[in-house]
Amino acid sequence: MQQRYFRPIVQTDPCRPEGALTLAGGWTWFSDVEVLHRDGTRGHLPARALPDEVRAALTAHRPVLAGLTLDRPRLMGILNVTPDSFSDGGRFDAPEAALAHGRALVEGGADILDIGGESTRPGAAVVPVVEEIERTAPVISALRAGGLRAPISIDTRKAAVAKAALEAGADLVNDVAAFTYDLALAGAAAQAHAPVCLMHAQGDPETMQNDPHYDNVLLDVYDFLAERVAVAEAAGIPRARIVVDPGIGFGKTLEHNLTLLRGLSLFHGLGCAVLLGASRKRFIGTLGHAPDPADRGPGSVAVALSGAAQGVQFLRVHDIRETRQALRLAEALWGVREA
Ligand code: HH2
Repeated sequence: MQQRYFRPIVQTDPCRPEGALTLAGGWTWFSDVEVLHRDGTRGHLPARALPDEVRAALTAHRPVLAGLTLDRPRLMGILNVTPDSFSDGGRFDAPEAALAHGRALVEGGADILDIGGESTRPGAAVVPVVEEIERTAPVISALRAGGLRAPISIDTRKAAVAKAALEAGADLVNDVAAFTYDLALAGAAAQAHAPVCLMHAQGDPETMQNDPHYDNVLLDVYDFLAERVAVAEAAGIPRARIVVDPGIGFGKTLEHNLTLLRGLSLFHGLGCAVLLGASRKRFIGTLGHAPDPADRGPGSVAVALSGAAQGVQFLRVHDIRETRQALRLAEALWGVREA
């Protein structure tokens, strides 16, 4: 029999039918799942008919991660200390500007900051380790010295950069290569007991948008992440400390991105928290008629809300105030309590 993949059909309606299951101990629920196969056939199943281990993975409460409870969507504010990031490159790479923007993100409603010193935009070149450390670690130290208490994530593919960041006060390692670029990063995170975010990418930033192909993008990304979660566990990182991310825009066409966004809830089956990073990305510009990334806020908010409606625990965004406001309204309508 071919492998079956189970995608919960997620609901936010305050009226839950009897027997509905809470997704990942969070704010959404499901009573039906879509069953997917690699040959493209699809079916439906009532949630009560799920195999036990699938049901357990989909419903298990996600533990506190980097100090954050995951019973409501969490906003990750993007702080790029790079000269060349696709939407804000060069704006916050001077230390004072980075500090001010980091603080502003938290004041604006970010639950966690994601600091990156290497752009991963399509076509970007690798930054030498020493330079990436010089861009990121001092900003983290200065934010901590200034009393910032919010958790900080370091967006890097490299063990040495992550180690310096963790020593400076970072809490989470966000690796867009899911340890395929530097396997030593897994050991470094395990040793520091740091949670990690493992993201799917096809190819590296320099070449990833050159005609990406998949057999079945949703299932290929799912299988990749399942394999990388196993690698992380083998390196000593327990599943409770792993976040998975389908990597919107990383080696994906517009159609690939839409398929992943429609099917996002599948990834809860990995038994980990899920992160969505779609903010200001190219497909939002294309569909939203906004060629300038700075004009993609409204479309980015729409995509973030659709992620939250599918139970995604982390939303990585540039436009914190706007997303926080939209999320407050969505949570009120869904009946999610204020933390
Ligand atoms: N996207 C970017 C960078 N890091 N990390 C995760 N986990 N998920 C993402 O989708 C993701 C990420 C790219 O966006 P940005 O940081 O704004 O741009 P750049 O890579 O040009 O610095």
